[in-house]
Amino acid sequence: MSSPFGSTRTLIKSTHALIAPDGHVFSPLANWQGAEGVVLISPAMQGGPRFVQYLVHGGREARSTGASAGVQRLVYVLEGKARLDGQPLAADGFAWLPADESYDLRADEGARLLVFEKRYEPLAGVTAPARVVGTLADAPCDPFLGDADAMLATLLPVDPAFDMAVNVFTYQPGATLPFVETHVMEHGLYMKAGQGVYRLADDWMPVAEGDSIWMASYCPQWFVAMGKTPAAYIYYKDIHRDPL
Ligand code: UGY
Ligand code: MN
Repeated sequence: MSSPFGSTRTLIKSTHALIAPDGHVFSPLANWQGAEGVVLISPAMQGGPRFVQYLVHGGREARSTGASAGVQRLVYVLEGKARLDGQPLAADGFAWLPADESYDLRADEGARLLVFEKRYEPLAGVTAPARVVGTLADAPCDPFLGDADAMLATLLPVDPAFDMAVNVFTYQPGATLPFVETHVMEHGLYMKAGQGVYRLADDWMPVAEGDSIWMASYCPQWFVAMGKTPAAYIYYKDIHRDPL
């Protein structure tokens, strides 16, 4: 989806944002060496997201040994190969890395990683989870509210020890979110494939592969997949913690 000169589909509001790839500006990334990337969503945005979503472009020296103190990380390989403590992570592989753990994470030349980071909120009496490594193909995947044309894969265990979830939604053309959702959880989303129309509050926005979306808590949201191929997006949400 190319934009005419001087225009963009990018829209930033206090309740939601669409970040189209035509506006990406690469820069060095905190807690990474030898990598460039784009911070797509962060608390610096108006509306104040409570997490960070960014892209990492790999290179010969692209490496990280951990996030900032107290911050958990989910790394998803969009393209190419990463290595975690020497073990390969191929495309559609992922790793959830607990806060305050150090490791040797590398992104090979040509790799593209999507990363979500959130300050971990411990739950009294509950042990923080250990590292999770997996692949999209092996993740539990079920029809969303009974619709086999809208399949929802959950990458992390549904367990109160986790205070974030990351899921992958795959829609056949014409499939939709069944109703306009409005909820306390916020979302960070990256379009992995296909296209469709996202309703965000009172904006109906055409979206396609490579787009990122932020939805604040209580942003009314709805999606319809359009075109001739399935649409898929990966998204973050905060869960399992008292909003007070
Ligand atoms: O998990 C969710 O809230 C999901 N159904 N939202 C979304 O896809 N916008
Ligand atoms: Mn939702």
